[in-house]
Amino acid sequence: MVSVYKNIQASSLKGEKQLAILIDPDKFFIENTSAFISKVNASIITHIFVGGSIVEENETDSLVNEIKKHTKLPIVLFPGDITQITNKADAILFLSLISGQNPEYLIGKHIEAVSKLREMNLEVLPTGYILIESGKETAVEKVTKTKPLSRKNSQDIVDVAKAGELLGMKLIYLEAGSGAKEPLTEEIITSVKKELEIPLIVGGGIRSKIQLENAYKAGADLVVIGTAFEEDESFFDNLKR
Ligand code: 1GP
Repeated sequence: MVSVYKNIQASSLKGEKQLAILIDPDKFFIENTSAFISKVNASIITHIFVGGSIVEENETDSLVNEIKKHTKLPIVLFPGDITQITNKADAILFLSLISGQNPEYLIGKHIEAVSKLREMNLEVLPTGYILIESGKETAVEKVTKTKPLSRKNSQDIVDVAKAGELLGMKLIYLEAGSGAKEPLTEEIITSVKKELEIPLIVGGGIRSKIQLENAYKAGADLVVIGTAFEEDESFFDNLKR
């Protein structure tokens, strides 16, 4: 497979928008994989992200294995924990939670992950992960014991994102949190995108085609949607190829 990163980067440079579906192994019935992934294959989705905040050991491995049987789309781990790392995926978002100041999530978990990654063939995508407040406490906040950045000060968000790029991260992920009431504003996305040379991922609270298009127009290169598909599979009908 062509490098997952090179693909994202090339699409970003050409202005071709990409869409990832986020599948949380904890909320997904593995028996439904074939039917569900056939809908993914018939849609404009370009990537399958797999991960969640709380997932039982080996659940991710079995699910990725099953998904792989039904699609050629790249499968990218979006792990909440190192137990979710599996060789069966194509790549892993190696997330550093740069919106917070908890060393465990800036570098600690990463050191623990090395013994696993060393043995594996996974493409590692260094990603600056930026949590932005959504009006309610998210799972990421609880698990990582960090506070999200305020929506009110977009310059702060821009500075954090730029610091991530200057540290050598290859992607920036702006996260409103899974199931956020409102997606990130276009103003926040646009101001971050203007300063970055690396591709921008945006996710959290996107539930309609219009919100998706707004995120793209504002500058998102790759959008991540999870809850909208979990709540209602008819969302696929809006996204047919
Ligand atoms: C969560 O950004 C992703 O980490 C997707 O969010 O579930 O709200 O689509 P939703």
